[in-house]
Amino acid sequence: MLKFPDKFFWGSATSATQSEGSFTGDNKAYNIWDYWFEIEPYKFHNEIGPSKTSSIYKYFESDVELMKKTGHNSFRTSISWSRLFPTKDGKINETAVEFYKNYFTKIKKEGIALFINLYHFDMPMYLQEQGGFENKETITRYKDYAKACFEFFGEYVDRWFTFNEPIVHVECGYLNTYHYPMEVDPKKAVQVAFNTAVCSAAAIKEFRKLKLKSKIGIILNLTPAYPRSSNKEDIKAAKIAELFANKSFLDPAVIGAYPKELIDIIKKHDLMPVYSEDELEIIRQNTVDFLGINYYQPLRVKAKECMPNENAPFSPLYYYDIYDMPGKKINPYRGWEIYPQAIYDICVNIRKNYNNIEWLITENGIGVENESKFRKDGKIEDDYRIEFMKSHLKYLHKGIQEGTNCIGYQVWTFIDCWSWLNSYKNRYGLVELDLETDERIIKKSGYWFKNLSDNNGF
Ligand code: BGP
Repeated sequence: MLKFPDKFFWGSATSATQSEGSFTGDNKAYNIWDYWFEIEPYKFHNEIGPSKTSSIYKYFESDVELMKKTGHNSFRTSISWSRLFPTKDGKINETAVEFYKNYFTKIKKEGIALFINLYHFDMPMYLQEQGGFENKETITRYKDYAKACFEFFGEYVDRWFTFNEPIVHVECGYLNTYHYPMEVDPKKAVQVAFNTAVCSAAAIKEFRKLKLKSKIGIILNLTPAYPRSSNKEDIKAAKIAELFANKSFLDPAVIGAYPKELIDIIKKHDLMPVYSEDELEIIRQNTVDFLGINYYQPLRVKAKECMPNENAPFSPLYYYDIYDMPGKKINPYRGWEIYPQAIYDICVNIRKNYNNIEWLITENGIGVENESKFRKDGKIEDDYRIEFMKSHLKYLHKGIQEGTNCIGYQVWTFIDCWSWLNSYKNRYGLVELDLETDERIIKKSGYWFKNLSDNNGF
């Protein structure tokens, strides 16, 4: 049996936009997803938008009971900025405050540790209209929002996060057109990335002033970059990929500074953001207490086969090509490689290169289409999900044995959730959601997870 350390956090993660929904009288404003769905619904799988969720807003009392039944001793979600501050003038939405207080009280009453993230891809539309994270004014707004969250909800929250996967809103919003505003503008992408790092550090600064007992961190999706071969050009390509994909947020968050090699590349391409010495100082002084790490897939790269087009908008792919490794194990529904060993490599990386900082897995999971075909006697028998978790946990356990300071494992996700452009295409939950009736049915993996948590291992 593989036993995990005492007081290990077991649970799941979701986000506000993906689980809450919108209801008459909730006074929530549009965020970029509500707006985008309104103007281009056909982009979303089966044209289901962000108002159709598991509606934890309505069902949190019974959903928290379900958390217990599926072995949660911890749970991560986010606060919706556009719900808490629905208008430009910064006036607080009392209905939202009441909702979050009731929701969080219930979680705490059941003895579940509460992890709250402040930003999960969901910019309020009134701020996006003014440039979102590209605009320095948003840093002040984000700092005020963070402060309000710490003040209103500080007594309930065990661990805070400033951002979930900040590289995603940079890449998807400003390079790859997967998120609104769907721009392809590398200069803006770098500015958004830098301003986001300042936001995170500025929130940490506010947090420290309040002297709360909780801790604060950031959630990063680490995709270790592996070279195709030991050829020196492949290795060089992987090092550069690592700079963009991982170190770009990991280094400022944990070490308080950017890697010099990354700055050199940004300068070479004339992409330096507008910044001040004060901002660099805020980043230097306000590093995280701990890390949340989301892991789904590795990044396999090789040396470029063709010269990059000098006139094309810059992308990190200027320096490497994606390597489609023959024989890799893949989740066909999502197209993501399954490579559990990378979790061990993350353990080693954090231990050796990031002061063995405290961390936990804040997302890991497998999204599968048409899961109802696995239903037996009314319950989805998702053995593939159990296998997925086991194979990753084995490598996590090995990393912990060797001294990495990992304190928990949270899966993506609790109840099947709405998932951005993919909407409900792939289901990730420990609990099935019936989209017609809102009924929740625990999957086989949910029962397995309960045993895992009860036994603190498997
Ligand atoms: C992570 C996000 C989650 C969730 C998950 C699954 O990157 O933090 O919000 O969506 O990925 O990805 P997807 O829903 O795109 O399959």
